[in-house]
Amino acid sequence: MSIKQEKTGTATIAVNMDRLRREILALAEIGRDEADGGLYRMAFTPADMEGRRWLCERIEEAGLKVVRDGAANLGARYGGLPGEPVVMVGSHIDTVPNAGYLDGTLGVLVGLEAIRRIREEGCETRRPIELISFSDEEGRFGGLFGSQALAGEVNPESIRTARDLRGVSLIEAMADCGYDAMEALNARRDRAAIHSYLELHIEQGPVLDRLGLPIGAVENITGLFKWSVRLEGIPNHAGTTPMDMRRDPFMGLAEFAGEIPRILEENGSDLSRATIGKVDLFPGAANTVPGEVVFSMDVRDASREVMDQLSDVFRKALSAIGRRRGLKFEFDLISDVHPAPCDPKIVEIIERKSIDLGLKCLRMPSGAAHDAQIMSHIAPIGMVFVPSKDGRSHSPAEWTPWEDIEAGANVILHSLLELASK
Ligand code: HGY
Ligand code: MN
Ligand code: MN
Repeated sequence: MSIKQEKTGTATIAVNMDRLRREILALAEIGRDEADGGLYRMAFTPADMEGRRWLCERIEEAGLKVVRDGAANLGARYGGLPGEPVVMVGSHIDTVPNAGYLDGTLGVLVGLEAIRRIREEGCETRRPIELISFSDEEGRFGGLFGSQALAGEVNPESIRTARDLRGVSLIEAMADCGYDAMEALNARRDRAAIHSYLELHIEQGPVLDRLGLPIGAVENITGLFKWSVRLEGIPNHAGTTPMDMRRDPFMGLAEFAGEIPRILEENGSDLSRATIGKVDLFPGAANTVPGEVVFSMDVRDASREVMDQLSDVFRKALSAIGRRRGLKFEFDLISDVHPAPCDPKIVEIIERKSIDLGLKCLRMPSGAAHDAQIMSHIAPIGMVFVPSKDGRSHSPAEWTPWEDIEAGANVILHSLLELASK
């Protein structure tokens, strides 16, 4: 089949940056808190639903049909010959609390813009191109839910037990939005139906910004595990309880937190990260020695062996502190995602398209987790990074210069054309 790229001179095809900029700024208004300027489009909240409605309107405006699945992933498909496996492009529009404008959102809007431009230029491709916006990438209910459902990695138990850090279940949150969470069991895609998956994302780190480079070609994506840890002591009066007679779980947490740098130094690598992002003390009164502390642990590394080693050492450190301080210790594994390699052939395409467009490109790892790493279980993947100003992300300070967004979007557009045509 003769691909009409020659006729349309796709070597010069480019995204419509005015439209892309308008859409980035428009979606940035949905779920934004005027007080702190952050976005609060957490999965299956009213703001997330509003963002989804907005995205469906943009898809229909582009003359495309909205495609949905049982995990509430949504997107659109364009072109290609019947029976050919699809080239998927996407990311997520759900956010962490107090988020910036671009994490996930950029990948979805750039994917939509690329498909629109391919359609507007009448480029015919051998394979269909499918946009996808995954549900709950950010992990209100654990993380990477939509991509795990598509990869066939959810089961009735994982759906039934998924809860957010305030105890709200995935089932009830999805039901409040009109979804049946168990339908996610039907979202599984046959791996033969997917040719490849491409995702543009902000780096969320300082490397490209510091080096003044516009494009990163991701070679591998870090793995992570998330725990919810509970230390239980004895609540007591802050005035009458002598310090040596306390069973204070907060002091247990404080001692553990002080141990983290040594544990990483002795058992981790230079890519290891450990974060306590949320702490709840009970009963939470100034004049009461806490009886219980519940805290989150987010631990990452590019190597599965290092992750397992850190898991073992952190668990031993917490049980030793528990024994010494007379505290009960337990933890729930909230999520565990393996590190994932990007496909060398797709990394090469991203690099070559960057060079063709006159853009410097750096091969690099991803310290953030992404839907792409789940998609790597069922298809070859590639990721394009654009710089994060001052390396900031998961914050309203998150930003990427418009010219770098345009550069990354054009690399995606040209990489998609190659993946869908050759
Ligand atoms: O946590 C992450 O790495 C991603 O932003 N969800
Ligand atoms: Mn993201
Ligand atoms: Mn994120």
